[in-house]
Amino acid sequence: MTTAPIRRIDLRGAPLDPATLRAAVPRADLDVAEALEKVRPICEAVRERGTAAVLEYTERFDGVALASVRVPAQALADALDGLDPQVRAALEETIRRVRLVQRSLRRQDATTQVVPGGTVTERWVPVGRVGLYVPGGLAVYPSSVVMNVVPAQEAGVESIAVTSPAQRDFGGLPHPTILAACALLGVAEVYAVGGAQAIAMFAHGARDEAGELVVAPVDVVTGPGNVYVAAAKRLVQGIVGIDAEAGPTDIAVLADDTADAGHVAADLISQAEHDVLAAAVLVTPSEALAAAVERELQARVAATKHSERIRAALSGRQSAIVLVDDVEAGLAVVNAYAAEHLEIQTADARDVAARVRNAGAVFVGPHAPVSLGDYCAGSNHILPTGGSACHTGGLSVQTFLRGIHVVEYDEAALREVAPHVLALAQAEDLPAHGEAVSARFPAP
Ligand code: HSO
Ligand code: ZN
Repeated sequence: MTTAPIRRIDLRGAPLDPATLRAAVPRADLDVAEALEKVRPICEAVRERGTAAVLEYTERFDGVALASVRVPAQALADALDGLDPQVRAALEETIRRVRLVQRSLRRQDATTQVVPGGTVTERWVPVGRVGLYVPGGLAVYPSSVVMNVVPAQEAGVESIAVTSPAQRDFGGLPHPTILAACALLGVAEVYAVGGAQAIAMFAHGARDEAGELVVAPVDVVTGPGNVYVAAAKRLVQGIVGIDAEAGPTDIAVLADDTADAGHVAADLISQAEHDVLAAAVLVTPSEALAAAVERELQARVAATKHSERIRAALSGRQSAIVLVDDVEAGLAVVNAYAAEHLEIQTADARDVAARVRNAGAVFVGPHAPVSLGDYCAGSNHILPTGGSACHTGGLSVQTFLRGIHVVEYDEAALREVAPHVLALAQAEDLPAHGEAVSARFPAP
C-alpha cells in the first residue's frame, strides 16, 4: 500500500468561526522573528560600511567575489541579445497584459467641493525611487521582474532599481533571463546582490570605501524573497515603505464534484513546485473528488520533474485535503485561510467567487489555473502570503503611489467654519490652534 500523498482534515460538523478554522488548517512554520536576529547585524554592517559590507556578504553567502555590485550595461545588452525568441515573445506578451491592467488601475486625482470656496483634492503622487527584489534560489523568476517593474512604471516612478542574487554559474551576475527581462523593460540600474544585504543596500543606500555614493537610497522596497529577505524588510520598514512580507507560496482550491480531479491535482502540484514549504490545500464537500484528487496526485507527482520538492510540500503539515459539509462551509474555510491564490472550481463559480472576502487573487472556473496568473493573465503574482490577505492586497500601482490631500479654502469658507475649529481647539486644550484661525479675523 502506498502512503497518501497529502493528509486529510475532516471539518464536517466542525464550528465555522475563523479562529477555529485557522488553527485547523495551519501554515508551515516560518520564523521571521528568529531570522530577524540573524539579519540585524547584516543590515547594520551595510548601513555602516556600504558596498564593502555588501561585497563581503555576497562572497560569504553566494560564493561570488564581485568587483562591483552593479551589473554593467553591456551585460544587460548581451543578455537581451541572447534571449530565446520564444521566451522574449512570452515576456513581451506578459508585459503588455500586466501593463494594460495596471494602467487602468492608476487612480485619478479627485477634488471634492466640501463647501462653496472650500475644496480638498487628493493627488496621487508616485514615490521618487524604488528598489525591487527578484529572488534567485530554487528557480529563476524573470516573470517577477515584470510583476515588480510594470506597476512601478505605470505609477510613474522615475527611478527604478532592480536587484537579484549573484549566481556563481553566470560569472557572478544574476541569471541572464532576469537581466534580459530588465533590459526589455528599459531598467538600466541592476545589482547582483541578494539576501538581507540587498534590502539593507536599498534602504540605507551604499557608499564605496572612497565615500562615493554607489547606490542611492530608495523610498520603497518591494518583491518576494526568502525568510531572510522578509526579515530584512521587516527591519527596514519605517525607514522605507515595503510591500507585504512574502513567505512561502500557497494555493487553496474550493471545488465540488463538478471539478475535474486531474486539473485540480495539477494546479495543487504547480504551486507545490516552488518550495518544500509551499502549501497546497483542497477544500471540498465531495468525498469522491477528494479520493480522485489523491489518485491524480499520486500519478502526476511521480511523473513531474521536481517530484521530490513537490512530495515534501504536499506531505507537509501545511498541505491538506479539507472535507467540509457543503460549499457554504468551504467558503468559511477559505475565507479564514486567506489564501495567496484561491481557485473556485464549483457550480456557479462566479457567484461563489463573489463571496470571497480574503484572498490575494481569485481564479474563477475551470479555465483559470493559478499558473495562468503566475505568467500571463495580466494580474499580478506578487501577492500576500501566510494569511496576510486578511489585511493586504497584492502588488499594484497603488503600492508606489501616495495620496496627498491638497486643501484650498477662501476667506469666506474659513470664516464660516471658524467657530467649529475654535470649539475643537478648546476641547483639546490647544488654544494656539484656535488662535491660528482667529488671527485671520481680528475683531474690528
Ligand atoms: N506562484 C508564484 C509566482 C511565480 N510562479 C513566479 C512562477 N513564477 C507566487 O505567486
Ligand atoms: Zn507559481
